[in-house]
Amino acid sequence: MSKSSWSLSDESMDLRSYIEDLTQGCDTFRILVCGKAGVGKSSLVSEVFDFELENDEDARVSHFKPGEHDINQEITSSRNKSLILHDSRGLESGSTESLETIRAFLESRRGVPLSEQVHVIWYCVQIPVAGERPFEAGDQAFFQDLLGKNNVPLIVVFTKFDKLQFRQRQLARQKYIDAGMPKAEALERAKSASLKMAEEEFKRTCVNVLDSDFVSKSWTGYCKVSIKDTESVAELIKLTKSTLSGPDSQHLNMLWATAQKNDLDLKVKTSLKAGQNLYLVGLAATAIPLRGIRRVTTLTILRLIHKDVVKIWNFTDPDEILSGANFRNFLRQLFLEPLVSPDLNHPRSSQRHSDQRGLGPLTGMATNPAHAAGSAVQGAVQILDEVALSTPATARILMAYIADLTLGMESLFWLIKPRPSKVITRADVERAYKTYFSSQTMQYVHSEIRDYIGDEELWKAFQRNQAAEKVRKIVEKNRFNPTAIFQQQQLQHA
Ligand SMILES: Nc1nc2c(ncn2[C@@H]2O[C@H](COP(=O)(O)OP(=O)(O)OP(=O)(O)O)[C@@H](O)[C@H]2O)c(=O)[nH]1
Ligand SMILES: [Mg+2]
Repeated sequence: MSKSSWSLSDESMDLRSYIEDLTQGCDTFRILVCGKAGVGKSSLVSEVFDFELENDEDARVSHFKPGEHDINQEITSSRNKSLILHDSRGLESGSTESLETIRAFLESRRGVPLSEQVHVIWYCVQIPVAGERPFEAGDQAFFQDLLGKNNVPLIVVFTKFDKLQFRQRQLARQKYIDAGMPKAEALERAKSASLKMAEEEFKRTCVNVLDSDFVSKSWTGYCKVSIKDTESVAELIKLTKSTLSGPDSQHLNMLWATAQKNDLDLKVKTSLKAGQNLYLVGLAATAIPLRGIRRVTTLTILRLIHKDVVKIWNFTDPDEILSGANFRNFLRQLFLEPLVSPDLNHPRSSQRHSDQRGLGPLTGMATNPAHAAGSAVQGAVQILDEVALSTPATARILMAYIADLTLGMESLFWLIKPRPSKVITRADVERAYKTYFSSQTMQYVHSEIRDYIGDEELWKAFQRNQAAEKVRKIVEKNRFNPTAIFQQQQLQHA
């Protein structure tokens, strides 16, 4: 059975999640980051993957001896288990010998299983600000040597663009002052003029050289970044994603979406895609009873959706709060119980957002699991385990679950974003989800789902198949960014 389409595992004849199925044999993204000392490799890796190296006690380099730099070493971090890093740190400035090390390493990773292959190379080059050369003879030989041999996407990442901007601003300011302009005005003028100047200078000193015959075309793409410029980092993430082509493209795209911890849109899109796939799996399984496997219930599909979405968001969750039963119960109680009742005479009945009756805190549940499931929830859970997936009520439930889980993750992302430590706690999860629960966004999402899925007569087979696509549209329209709310709360606490 093709890997890209959902399938049953042969051994257990049991349902596998979309991601488990897609990423069989290789569930970690492997990146090689190279470049001279100090160009900003570690800073970039930390920004994109929340992968602290030098200062992180958890960062673990197998067989690492202080002072020894070996490109072969797999660097892993407990903060992000979906990435393996190879770092060329310590390599001498573009020397032929250093680049030979990279070349040999890449050679050794050719023709090996996908899990051993390098999936992408970031070749970091610091943008010159004062006439230095971005590429030296060693770099030139390296690119030349890779020509025709390398099938790993190689992205040239020009770093520290902000330094060039700053330099250009200084130059412009001086020019205006020399021309007799008052200092304050000169600075203002320089600020706006320097943006364009920096772009032009970047093109002249970097892009044109890379595009020239001096550098062989063994690279796949290039971009410029500045660690504090979120947009530039997002560009690098998009560019990297776009280079993951070939027969393993879908597989690698999933690993990439999971490993990176910076591009929120990619997380949302990928979550919806996983949800969509599992929803369709559920419908298909209902339509054609699969012999030999246990009944596919709504609950089974919900569990798989949950597993995949948690995996994609890849939060630093050492206590596994997000995959635990307490959290799943918490979500059911918060979002699903109101949707189980097909009470369409009161289509807005799911919007009791101020009425949090019976809702135990997630923190409480952890210590008192008995508290987790009230009788209403028990009832709901039982219904979920009995009803077919094709009824309007279950379609509503699945759509809402995909939307709520994803948007709650978005809320959690914003909550922890300003923090140096990204380790999440039960209190964080509870706060993030309750903030989403009390939001306009959730009201809109639920009311759109209710509007879309009316009673049985209106709920035609056609709509049934379109529902997964519909949930994507609803979420994309109602994205949830509670930054303002969290900032407000932080101010109040201070
Ligand atoms: N202005 C500016 N400074 C940066 C940027 N990225 C990194 N730096 C700084 O550059 C210095 C070196 O950064 P690292 O990330 O340690 O560089 P590295 O390439 O990992 O260096 P080695 O591990 O020694 O090979 C640090 O002081 C960073 O703060 C950037 O985009 N702009
Ligand atoms: Mg470093």
